[in-house]
Amino acid sequence: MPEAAVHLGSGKVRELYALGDDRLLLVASDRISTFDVILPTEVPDKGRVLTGLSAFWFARTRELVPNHLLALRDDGRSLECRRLEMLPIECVVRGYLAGSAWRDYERTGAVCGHRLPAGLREAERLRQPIVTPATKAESGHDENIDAAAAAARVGRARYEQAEAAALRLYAFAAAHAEARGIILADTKFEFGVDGEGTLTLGDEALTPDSSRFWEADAYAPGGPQASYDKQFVRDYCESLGWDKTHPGPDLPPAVVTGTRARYVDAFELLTGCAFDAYLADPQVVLR
Ligand code: Q0Z
Repeated sequence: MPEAAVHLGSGKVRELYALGDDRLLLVASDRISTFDVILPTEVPDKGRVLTGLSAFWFARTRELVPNHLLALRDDGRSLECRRLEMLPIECVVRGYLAGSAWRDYERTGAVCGHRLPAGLREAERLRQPIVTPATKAESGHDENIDAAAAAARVGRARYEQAEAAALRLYAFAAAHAEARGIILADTKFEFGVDGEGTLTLGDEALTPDSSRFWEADAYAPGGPQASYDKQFVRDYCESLGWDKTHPGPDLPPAVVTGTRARYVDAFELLTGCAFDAYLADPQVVLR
C-alpha cells in the first residue's frame, strides 16, 4: 500500500508533504501573491506552470549541480523530491540591480558586501552576476547578509561551494532565457545536503515566484521594470489604491485571464513545449 502523504507545512502558495522518511512532495497551488499578500482570486494553472518550469530546469541542470528532483507527478503541479538537510541561507544571484539590491546600493554603494561601481542605474545589468545571500525569515522578510555571515552559518567551504553552484546555474539559465527574449534579472536558490554530504539544489528553481523575469524587448534601465508575469496584477491593484495589507482585492476576470496568459507565455518560451502538451503529459518537460 502506498504510504500516506503527511502534511509538513505551507508556504504562501505551496504545500509540503512527507512521503515516508526520505522523500517530500512539493505541491504548487494556483494562489498568487502581490506586494507580499496572497490574493483571494486564483490564477488557473499557475501552479502547473511553476512546477513544469522547475522540473524543466532541474532536468536541464542536473549535470551542472545535483538536485532533489525524483519525479514529476501526472497532475503537473507536484514534485517528488529527495529529502535534504537544507542550509539555513538562501543564495540569490543577481545579474541586474533590482529590488532590495537596488535599495541597498542607492543607500550604501554596496550590496551584501559587494562594492559596486558608482553611478549605476536602477535595473542596470551588472558586469558580473553577484551572489547575495540572505537568511530565511520564518515569517516576513528575508534579511540580506554578506558572504562572511553566510559562511558563519554553514561553514566557509560549504558556502563557497553553494556560491559557485548558484553562479553556474544562473549563467546557464540566464543565457537560455535571454536567447528566448526573457531577462532573468535575479533568482533565489535554496541548497541542501543529501545523505552522502553532497550539495544539492532543492526547493523550486528558476520560476517566476523565485526570480524576476523581464521582457527583453521592453527592458529600459533607469527605473523599475515591468514584471513578466505579475504586472497586470500589480497595475490593477495600484489602480484601486489598495493599502497592500490583508486581505487583498479580488481580481476581475480580464486580469486573471491576462495573467494566466503571461505565465503560459513564459512557460512556452523557456521550455519550448506547448502548455497544452504539458497538461496532456507533464513528462514532456523532462525530455
Ligand atoms: C523546502 C517549503 C513548500 C512550504 C523544506 N528537498 C527538501 N528537503 C528538505 N526540506 C525541503 C526540501 Cl525542498 C524544504 N521547504 C520550503 C516548500 C511549502 C515550505 F512547498 N521547506
